[in-house]
Amino acid sequence: MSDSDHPSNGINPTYTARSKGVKNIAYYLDGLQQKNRYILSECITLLESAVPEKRNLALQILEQLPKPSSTSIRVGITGSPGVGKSTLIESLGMYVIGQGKKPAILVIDPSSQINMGSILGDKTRMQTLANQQEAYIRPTPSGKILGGTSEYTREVISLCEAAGYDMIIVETVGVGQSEIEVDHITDINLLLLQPGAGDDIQGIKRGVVENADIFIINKADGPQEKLAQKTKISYQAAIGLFHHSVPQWKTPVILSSAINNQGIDMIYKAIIDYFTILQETGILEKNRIEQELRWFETQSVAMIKKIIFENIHIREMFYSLVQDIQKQKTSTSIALNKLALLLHSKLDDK
Ligand SMILES: Nc1nc2c(ncn2[C@@H]2O[C@H](COP(=O)(O)OP(=O)(O)OP(=O)(O)O)[C@@H](O)[C@H]2O)c(=O)[nH]1
Ligand SMILES: [Mg+2]
Repeated sequence: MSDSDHPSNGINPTYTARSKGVKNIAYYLDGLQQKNRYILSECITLLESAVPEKRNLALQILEQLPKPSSTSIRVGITGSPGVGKSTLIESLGMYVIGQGKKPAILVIDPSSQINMGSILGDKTRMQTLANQQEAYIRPTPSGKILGGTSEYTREVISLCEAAGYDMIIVETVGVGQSEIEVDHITDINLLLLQPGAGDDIQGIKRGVVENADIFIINKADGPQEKLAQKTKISYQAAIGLFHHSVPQWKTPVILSSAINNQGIDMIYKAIIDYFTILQETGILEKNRIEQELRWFETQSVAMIKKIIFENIHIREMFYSLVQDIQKQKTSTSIALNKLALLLHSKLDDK
Protein backbone atom coordinates (compact mmCIF):
# COMPACT_ATOMS: atom_id res chain seq x y z
CA MET A 1 0.00 0.00 0.00
CA SER A 2 1.52 3.31 -0.91
CA ASP A 3 1.61 6.39 1.19
CA SER A 4 -0.50 8.22 -1.33
CA ASP A 5 -3.40 5.82 -0.80
CA HIS A 6 -3.95 7.42 2.58
CA PRO A 7 -5.31 10.78 3.51
CA SER A 8 -2.29 13.04 3.40
CA ASN A 9 -2.81 14.70 6.74
CA GLY A 10 0.58 13.45 7.89
CA ILE A 11 -0.67 12.89 11.38
CA ASN A 12 -0.48 9.34 12.52
CA PRO A 13 -2.94 7.81 10.07
CA THR A 14 -3.22 4.54 12.00
CA TYR A 15 -4.40 5.92 15.24
CA THR A 16 -8.05 5.06 14.98
CA ALA A 17 -7.34 1.62 13.63
CA ARG A 18 -7.43 -0.43 16.79
CA SER A 19 -6.07 -3.91 16.50
CA LYS A 20 -4.79 -4.57 13.05
CA GLY A 21 -3.34 -7.92 12.19
CA VAL A 22 0.40 -8.14 12.64
CA LYS A 23 2.21 -8.67 9.34
CA ASN A 24 5.56 -10.25 8.72
CA ILE A 25 8.75 -8.35 9.36
CA ALA A 26 9.59 -7.88 5.67
CA TYR A 27 6.38 -5.85 5.23
CA TYR A 28 7.56 -3.33 7.82
CA LEU A 29 11.20 -3.20 6.74
CA ASP A 30 10.25 -2.75 3.09
CA GLY A 31 7.72 -0.10 4.02
CA LEU A 32 10.31 1.87 5.94
CA GLN A 33 12.80 1.56 3.12
CA GLN A 34 10.16 2.89 0.73
CA LYS A 35 9.65 5.80 3.12
CA ASN A 36 6.01 4.93 3.57
CA ARG A 37 4.54 7.09 6.33
CA TYR A 38 1.63 4.77 6.89
CA ILE A 39 3.91 1.81 7.61
CA LEU A 40 6.13 4.02 9.77
CA SER A 41 3.06 4.74 11.88
CA GLU A 42 2.28 1.05 12.06
CA CYS A 43 5.81 0.34 13.31
CA ILE A 44 5.51 2.99 16.02
CA THR A 45 2.17 1.57 17.09
CA LEU A 46 3.80 -1.86 17.42
CA LEU A 47 6.52 -0.30 19.53
CA GLU A 48 4.01 1.31 21.85
CA SER A 49 1.95 -1.81 22.16
CA ALA A 50 1.54 -3.55 25.49
CA VAL A 51 1.05 -6.87 23.66
CA PRO A 52 4.35 -8.76 24.00
CA GLU A 53 4.09 -10.25 20.52
CA LYS A 54 3.77 -6.82 18.93
CA ARG A 55 6.46 -5.29 21.09
CA ASN A 56 8.83 -8.14 20.21
CA LEU A 57 8.18 -7.68 16.54
CA ALA A 58 8.95 -3.98 16.92
CA LEU A 59 12.25 -4.84 18.59
CA GLN A 60 13.12 -7.18 15.72
CA ILE A 61 12.34 -4.40 13.26
CA LEU A 62 14.62 -2.07 15.21
CA GLU A 63 17.36 -4.64 15.19
CA GLN A 64 17.22 -5.07 11.45
CA LEU A 65 16.83 -1.43 10.50
CA PRO A 66 19.21 -0.36 7.76
CA LYS A 67 21.55 2.48 8.72
CA PRO A 68 20.17 5.81 7.51
CA SER A 69 22.07 7.18 4.51
CA SER A 70 22.82 10.50 6.22
CA THR A 71 23.17 11.60 9.80
CA SER A 72 19.95 13.18 10.93
CA ILE A 73 19.77 16.24 13.14
CA ARG A 74 17.90 15.62 16.38
CA VAL A 75 16.45 18.82 17.78
CA GLY A 76 14.68 19.21 21.12
CA ILE A 77 12.31 22.13 21.64
CA THR A 78 11.24 22.87 25.20
CA GLY A 79 9.43 25.69 26.87
CA SER A 80 6.52 26.43 29.18
CA PRO A 81 3.00 25.56 28.06
CA GLY A 82 1.66 28.06 25.55
CA VAL A 83 4.99 29.72 24.75
CA GLY A 84 4.52 28.81 21.09
CA LYS A 85 6.49 25.60 20.58
CA SER A 86 4.04 23.98 18.17
CA THR A 87 3.50 27.19 16.21
CA LEU A 88 7.25 27.65 15.90
CA ILE A 89 7.76 24.05 14.85
CA GLU A 90 5.18 24.53 12.13
CA SER A 91 7.09 27.56 10.73
CA LEU A 92 10.45 25.90 11.21
CA GLY A 93 9.21 22.66 9.66
CA MET A 94 8.04 24.48 6.55
CA TYR A 95 11.38 26.26 6.33
CA VAL A 96 13.23 22.97 6.76
CA ILE A 97 11.24 21.48 3.87
CA GLY A 98 12.22 24.53 1.80
CA GLN A 99 15.84 23.64 2.50
CA GLY A 100 15.32 20.17 1.02
CA LYS A 101 15.07 18.33 4.33
CA LYS A 102 12.36 16.07 5.68
CA PRO A 103 11.23 16.87 9.22
CA ALA A 104 9.64 14.40 11.62
CA ILE A 105 7.93 15.98 14.60
CA LEU A 106 7.42 14.05 17.82
CA VAL A 107 5.16 15.82 20.26
CA ILE A 108 5.53 14.56 23.80
CA ASP A 109 2.63 15.51 25.97
CA PRO A 110 3.04 14.75 29.65
CA SER A 111 -0.58 15.54 30.39
CA SER A 112 -1.89 12.99 27.99
CA GLN A 113 -1.45 9.33 28.68
CA ILE A 114 -4.56 7.85 27.20
CA ASN A 115 -6.61 10.11 25.04
CA MET A 116 -4.01 10.79 22.40
CA GLY A 117 -6.67 11.68 19.86
CA SER A 118 -7.23 14.95 21.65
CA ILE A 119 -3.66 16.04 21.07
CA LEU A 120 -4.19 15.79 17.36
CA GLY A 121 -7.17 18.07 17.32
CA ASP A 122 -6.40 20.61 19.98
CA LYS A 123 -2.75 20.77 20.55
CA THR A 124 -0.52 20.30 17.57
CA ARG A 125 -1.50 23.47 15.73
CA MET A 126 0.53 22.24 12.82
CA GLN A 127 -2.09 21.85 10.14
CA THR A 128 -0.06 23.37 7.31
CA LEU A 129 2.93 21.21 8.10
CA ALA A 130 0.74 18.15 8.55
CA ASN A 131 -0.46 18.54 4.98
CA GLN A 132 3.05 18.28 3.56
CA GLN A 133 4.17 14.98 2.10
CA GLU A 134 7.70 15.65 3.36
CA ALA A 135 6.67 15.93 7.00
CA TYR A 136 5.62 13.42 9.60
CA ILE A 137 3.96 14.34 12.88
CA ARG A 138 3.47 11.94 15.75
CA PRO A 139 2.12 12.73 19.20
CA THR A 140 3.28 10.47 22.02
CA PRO A 141 2.15 10.32 25.60
CA SER A 142 5.04 10.74 27.99
CA GLY A 143 4.23 7.50 29.76
CA LYS A 144 5.94 6.68 32.98
CA ILE A 145 9.38 8.06 32.37
CA LEU A 146 10.44 11.06 34.37
CA GLY A 147 11.60 13.85 32.19
CA GLY A 148 8.65 14.38 29.94
CA THR A 149 10.07 12.19 27.24
CA SER A 150 8.28 9.13 26.12
CA GLU A 151 9.66 5.75 27.00
CA TYR A 152 9.90 4.95 23.35
CA THR A 153 10.92 8.25 21.86
CA ARG A 154 14.47 7.06 21.31
CA GLU A 155 13.26 4.09 19.33
CA VAL A 156 10.69 6.17 17.47
CA ILE A 157 13.54 8.44 16.38
CA SER A 158 15.39 5.43 14.93
CA LEU A 159 12.30 4.40 12.98
CA CYS A 160 11.79 7.92 11.62
CA GLU A 161 15.43 8.09 10.55
CA ALA A 162 15.15 4.75 8.79
CA ALA A 163 12.11 6.09 6.95
CA GLY A 164 14.20 8.94 5.56
CA TYR A 165 13.46 11.80 7.95
CA ASP A 166 16.62 13.80 8.43
CA MET A 167 15.54 16.38 10.96
CA ILE A 168 13.80 15.02 14.02
CA ILE A 169 12.15 17.68 16.14
CA VAL A 170 10.97 16.67 19.60
CA GLU A 171 8.53 19.03 21.33
CA THR A 172 8.24 18.74 25.08
CA VAL A 173 7.28 20.90 28.01
CA GLY A 174 10.50 21.21 29.95
CA VAL A 175 10.21 23.44 32.94
CA GLY A 176 11.04 21.42 36.01
CA GLN A 177 14.21 19.78 37.19
CA SER A 178 13.24 16.31 36.08
CA GLU A 179 12.00 17.52 32.75
CA ILE A 180 15.32 18.15 31.08
CA GLU A 181 15.48 14.55 29.96
CA VAL A 182 14.89 15.48 26.31
CA ASP A 183 18.54 16.49 26.02
CA HIS A 184 19.42 12.84 26.51
CA ILE A 185 17.92 11.94 23.19
CA THR A 186 18.64 15.00 21.07
CA ASP A 187 21.75 16.68 19.65
CA ILE A 188 20.58 20.26 19.93
CA ASN A 189 18.24 21.86 22.42
CA LEU A 190 16.20 24.96 21.85
CA LEU A 191 14.59 26.74 24.78
CA LEU A 192 11.60 28.91 23.98
CA LEU A 193 10.82 31.83 26.25
CA GLN A 194 8.11 34.42 26.56
CA PRO A 195 8.88 38.12 26.34
CA GLY A 196 9.37 39.26 29.93
CA ALA A 197 10.78 35.92 31.02
CA GLY A 198 14.08 37.65 31.78
CA ASP A 199 12.50 39.59 34.61
CA ASP A 200 12.56 36.55 36.80
CA ILE A 201 15.84 35.15 35.65
CA GLN A 202 16.63 34.16 39.21
CA GLY A 203 13.69 31.83 39.07
CA ILE A 204 14.85 30.07 35.96
CA LYS A 205 16.19 26.66 36.74
CA ARG A 206 19.89 26.47 36.21
CA GLY A 207 19.61 22.97 34.74
CA VAL A 208 17.21 24.13 32.06
CA VAL A 209 19.36 27.11 31.10
CA GLU A 210 22.54 25.06 31.05
CA ASN A 211 20.93 22.44 28.85
CA ALA A 212 19.89 24.85 26.11
CA ASP A 213 22.08 25.45 23.08
CA ILE A 214 19.87 28.06 21.45
CA PHE A 215 17.57 30.50 23.26
CA ILE A 216 14.53 31.84 21.49
CA ILE A 217 12.34 34.67 22.73
CA ASN A 218 9.13 33.96 20.85
CA LYS A 219 6.10 36.24 20.40
CA ALA A 220 8.43 39.13 19.61
CA ASP A 221 5.62 40.89 17.75
CA GLY A 222 3.01 43.60 18.25
CA PRO A 223 2.93 45.20 21.70
CA GLN A 224 5.39 42.61 23.05
CA GLU A 225 8.20 43.39 20.63
CA LYS A 226 9.99 45.91 22.84
CA LEU A 227 9.70 43.72 25.88
CA ALA A 228 11.13 40.81 23.87
CA GLN A 229 14.16 42.91 23.01
CA LYS A 230 14.72 43.68 26.69
CA THR A 231 14.37 40.01 27.54
CA LYS A 232 16.95 39.17 24.90
CA ILE A 233 19.46 41.54 26.48
CA SER A 234 18.95 40.17 29.97
CA TYR A 235 19.27 36.61 28.72
CA GLN A 236 22.44 37.40 26.86
CA ALA A 237 23.84 38.75 30.11
CA ALA A 238 22.72 35.72 32.08
CA ILE A 239 24.09 33.26 29.56
CA GLY A 240 27.46 34.94 29.85
CA LEU A 241 27.62 33.55 33.38
CA PHE A 242 27.48 29.97 32.19
CA HIS A 243 29.96 27.97 30.20
CA HIS A 244 28.59 25.96 27.35
CA SER A 245 29.92 22.42 27.23
CA VAL A 246 31.10 23.00 23.66
CA PRO A 247 33.77 25.71 23.95
CA GLN A 248 33.50 26.71 20.28
CA TRP A 249 29.83 27.55 20.68
CA LYS A 250 28.54 30.98 21.52
CA THR A 251 24.96 30.41 22.68
CA PRO A 252 22.68 32.72 20.68
CA VAL A 253 19.51 34.43 21.85
CA ILE A 254 17.16 34.80 18.90
CA LEU A 255 13.95 36.82 18.67
CA SER A 256 11.13 35.17 16.79
CA SER A 257 7.51 35.55 15.88
CA ALA A 258 6.28 32.11 15.00
CA ILE A 259 2.92 33.42 13.79
CA ASN A 260 4.61 35.95 11.46
CA ASN A 261 7.40 33.61 10.34
CA GLN A 262 10.05 35.95 11.69
CA GLY A 263 13.40 34.77 12.97
CA ILE A 264 12.90 31.28 11.57
CA ASP A 265 15.82 31.59 9.14
CA MET A 266 18.11 32.59 12.02
CA ILE A 267 16.94 29.65 14.11
CA TYR A 268 17.59 27.26 11.24
CA LYS A 269 21.03 28.75 10.64
CA ALA A 270 21.90 28.44 14.35
CA ILE A 271 20.83 24.78 14.32
CA ILE A 272 22.99 24.04 11.28
CA ASP A 273 25.97 26.01 12.66
CA TYR A 274 25.86 24.18 15.97
CA PHE A 275 25.37 20.81 14.33
CA THR A 276 28.36 21.46 12.05
CA ILE A 277 30.55 22.16 15.09
CA LEU A 278 29.30 18.97 16.74
CA GLN A 279 30.14 16.95 13.65
CA GLU A 280 33.51 18.53 12.99
CA THR A 281 34.71 18.14 16.56
CA GLY A 282 33.47 14.55 16.90
CA ILE A 283 31.30 15.67 19.82
CA LEU A 284 28.17 14.50 18.02
CA GLU A 285 29.27 10.89 17.93
CA LYS A 286 30.64 11.02 21.46
CA ASN A 287 27.39 12.51 22.77
CA ARG A 288 25.25 9.94 21.02
CA ILE A 289 27.29 7.06 22.42
CA GLU A 290 27.07 8.59 25.90
CA GLN A 291 23.31 8.94 25.50
CA GLU A 292 23.03 5.28 24.52
CA LEU A 293 25.12 4.19 27.47
CA ARG A 294 23.17 6.32 29.87
CA TRP A 295 19.94 4.93 28.53
CA PHE A 296 21.22 1.38 28.82
CA GLU A 297 22.30 1.95 32.41
CA THR A 298 19.04 3.46 33.59
CA GLN A 299 16.94 0.95 31.73
CA SER A 300 18.95 -2.06 32.83
CA VAL A 301 18.85 -1.02 36.48
CA ALA A 302 15.07 -0.63 36.24
CA MET A 303 14.80 -4.00 34.53
CA ILE A 304 17.00 -5.77 37.08
CA LYS A 305 14.92 -4.34 39.90
CA LYS A 306 11.72 -5.49 38.22
CA ILE A 307 13.00 -9.02 37.64
CA ILE A 308 14.28 -9.33 41.20
CA PHE A 309 10.95 -8.23 42.62
CA GLU A 310 9.21 -10.84 40.54
CA ASN A 311 10.73 -13.42 42.88
CA ILE A 312 8.16 -14.16 45.57
CA HIS A 313 10.71 -14.90 48.33
CA ILE A 314 12.54 -11.66 47.76
CA ARG A 315 9.33 -9.70 47.57
CA GLU A 316 8.00 -11.24 50.78
CA MET A 317 11.20 -10.67 52.67
CA PHE A 318 11.38 -7.08 51.46
CA TYR A 319 7.88 -6.25 52.70
CA SER A 320 8.35 -8.10 55.97
CA LEU A 321 11.56 -6.14 56.58
CA VAL A 322 9.73 -2.89 55.78
CA GLN A 323 7.19 -3.80 58.48
CA ASP A 324 9.92 -4.73 60.95
CA ILE A 325 11.56 -1.35 60.43
CA GLN A 326 8.22 0.41 60.84
CA LYS A 327 7.60 -1.41 64.13
CA GLN A 328 11.20 -0.77 65.18
CA LYS A 329 11.83 -4.48 65.46
CA THR A 330 15.05 -4.22 63.50
CA SER A 331 17.53 -1.64 62.31
CA THR A 332 18.02 -0.69 58.67
CA SER A 333 21.53 -2.10 58.50
CA ILE A 334 20.45 -5.47 59.85
CA ALA A 335 17.50 -5.52 57.43
CA LEU A 336 19.81 -4.68 54.52
CA ASN A 337 22.16 -7.42 55.53
CA LYS A 338 19.35 -9.99 55.62
CA LEU A 339 18.16 -8.89 52.22
CA ALA A 340 21.69 -9.08 50.81
CA LEU A 341 22.12 -12.62 52.11
CA LEU A 342 18.86 -13.71 50.51
CA LEU A 343 19.77 -12.07 47.18
CA HIS A 344 23.18 -13.74 47.17
CA SER A 345 21.66 -17.11 47.96
CA LYS A 346 19.25 -16.70 45.03
CA LEU A 347 21.89 -15.46 42.62
CA ASP A 348 24.69 -17.88 43.43
CA ASP A 349 25.16 -20.38 40.65
CA LYS A 350 24.67 -23.81 42.01
N1 LIG B 1 1.61 36.82 19.21
C1 LIG B 1 2.10 35.59 19.04
N2 LIG B 1 1.40 34.51 19.44
C2 LIG B 1 1.95 33.30 19.23
C3 LIG B 1 3.22 33.12 18.63
N3 LIG B 1 3.49 31.82 18.60
C4 LIG B 1 2.45 31.18 19.16
N4 LIG B 1 1.50 32.07 19.53
C5 LIG B 1 0.20 31.76 20.14
O1 LIG B 1 0.39 31.21 21.43
C6 LIG B 1 -0.59 30.21 21.69
C7 LIG B 1 0.11 28.89 22.10
O2 LIG B 1 0.83 28.41 20.98
P1 LIG B 1 1.33 26.90 20.87
O3 LIG B 1 2.16 26.85 19.65
O4 LIG B 1 0.19 25.98 20.97
O5 LIG B 1 2.21 26.80 22.17
P2 LIG B 1 2.90 25.49 22.80
O6 LIG B 1 4.12 25.98 23.48
O7 LIG B 1 3.08 24.44 21.75
O8 LIG B 1 1.82 25.05 23.84
P3 LIG B 1 1.67 23.61 24.58
O9 LIG B 1 1.94 22.55 23.55
O10 LIG B 1 0.27 23.59 25.07
O11 LIG B 1 2.67 23.60 25.69
C8 LIG B 1 -1.42 30.09 20.44
O12 LIG B 1 -2.59 30.85 20.60
C9 LIG B 1 -0.56 30.71 19.36
O13 LIG B 1 -1.28 31.28 18.30
C10 LIG B 1 3.93 34.30 18.21
O14 LIG B 1 5.04 34.26 17.68
N5 LIG B 1 3.32 35.50 18.45
MG1 LIG C 1 2.40 22.43 21.65
